[in-house]
Amino acid sequence: EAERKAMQAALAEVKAQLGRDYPLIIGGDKVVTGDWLPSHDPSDPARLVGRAAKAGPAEADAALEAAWKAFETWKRWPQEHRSRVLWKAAAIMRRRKFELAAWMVYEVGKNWVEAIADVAEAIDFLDYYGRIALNLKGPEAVPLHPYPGEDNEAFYIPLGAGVSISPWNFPIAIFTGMLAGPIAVGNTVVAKPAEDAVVVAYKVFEVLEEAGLPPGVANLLPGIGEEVGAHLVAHPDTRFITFTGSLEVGLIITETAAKRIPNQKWIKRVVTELGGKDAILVDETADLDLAAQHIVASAYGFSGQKCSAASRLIVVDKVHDLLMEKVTERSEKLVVGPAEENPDLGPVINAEQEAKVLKYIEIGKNEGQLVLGGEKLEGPGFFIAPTVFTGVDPHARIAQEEIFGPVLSTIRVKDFDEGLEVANATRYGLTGGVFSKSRERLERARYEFHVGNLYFNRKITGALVGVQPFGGFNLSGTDSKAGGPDYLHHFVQMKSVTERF
Ligand code: TXE
Repeated sequence: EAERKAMQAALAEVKAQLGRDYPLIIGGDKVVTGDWLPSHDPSDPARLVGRAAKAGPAEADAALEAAWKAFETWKRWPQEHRSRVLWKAAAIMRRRKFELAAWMVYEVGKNWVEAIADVAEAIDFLDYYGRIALNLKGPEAVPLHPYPGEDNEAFYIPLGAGVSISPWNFPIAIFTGMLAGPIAVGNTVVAKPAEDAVVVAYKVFEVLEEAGLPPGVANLLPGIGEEVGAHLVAHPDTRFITFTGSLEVGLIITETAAKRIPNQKWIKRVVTELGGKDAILVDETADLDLAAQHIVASAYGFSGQKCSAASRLIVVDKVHDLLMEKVTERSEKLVVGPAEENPDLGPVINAEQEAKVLKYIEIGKNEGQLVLGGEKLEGPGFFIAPTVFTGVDPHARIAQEEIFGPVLSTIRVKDFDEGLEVANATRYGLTGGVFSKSRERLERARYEFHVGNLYFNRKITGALVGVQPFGGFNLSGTDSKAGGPDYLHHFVQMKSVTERF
């Protein structure tokens, strides 16, 4: 009840501020370019949430220069002091949690629960990375004094100035996490938020500024991915790139970063978290009510716009019809509406994404039976009803390609063994779930179900920072395990010093 009241007050306060302009932040300076990136409320596309100054190549170059300049001092800060800045930012974010969530409700159409969880995850990233940066594992693994009369030491140093390019679907959590990780250990970053999440990105920078992050350590560069994002990736002064987004763009970035260029200085380190086509497998021993409840939560949370969402449902024949009855019964009760009214499903992010989802629904009509939903809701805003297909072939397009919307493709299999095979028949490998009461089968799935984050008898969305390090195999990315104990190793390099005395 208290949360509801706080959220209502925050929404009213934020609603009064919609439509403002936000500058770039380069080297601590607020820079206005005169060219704007408008951000709209997907529940009501006529409603402008805000405009961000749009960065171009010139601003990108200036931001990288500012980042390298700031690196010279930031890398020398005692680790404890750097961590303290992150912890202060976490504390400020806690204080502004509902306000930040309210901005997210309007900018990307998350319902209240998802928006508050997104901010909570950002807070966890700041706390956690600040903490594990203090005792980055590794140097003690190197033997000291291997030879008489020699002293040997190994320690970590940061990489330098890098680029973070982030998606709109966890616009505060992932944006903050991909900033906090690198800067925790002494790097500096140029942050390029998704075009549909520029205002909340600015709000995160307000928090970092208030926490005392020195100018230039983080720089904010809203812009078009194919323009300023691509420019930053190709830039010879970019030391590392941390990217979360689609497979397509992830491959483009990986390829560009690997290209040999004139005055090449280093081999860019690239960390990517990409898409998924995540499956839940249900066998005849499963608790079908529990399974139905969690399948619906995993498939339709934030309208399925999560890389970790369940988009394939694999069911053994014996319980297929019974389970589908329960899944469709629950799905048709879901409330779809404007995010500010805290529905089960808000809108999908924009017109382009809505068209993509509707295109896949059309394709699906030739690849299986449409048993629920399948249409856009009338009126303004990009609302798509929870959609269920059954009788889908494992190699059908709606079973193989990432739709990134509220669409569940159901595949019938004869038994658990076939179910595991079908679950692994994908180019991705991000999250997966099994509902079964057979210990033997769960143990088999533990080793054979080839995904980075596997869940048994519970929903498959929601990796907790520090509890479920998050990242996937195959084309789901470089398995960076965000929120895990090794994550910071992606942004440091070890130096060994040996002295004869
Ligand atoms: O991605 P896009 P979106 C994935 C999710 C889905 C996608 C949706 O599975 O596939 O993200 O997010 C910038 N050079 N994940 O639509 O289009 C663009 O401006 C450089 C997986 O945002 O790839 C934006 O900032 N940059 C994830 C960013 O790339 C370019 C969890 C992402 O845009 C660019 C969340 C270019 N050529 C979402 N083109 C996980 N696995 O954890 C675009 N951009």
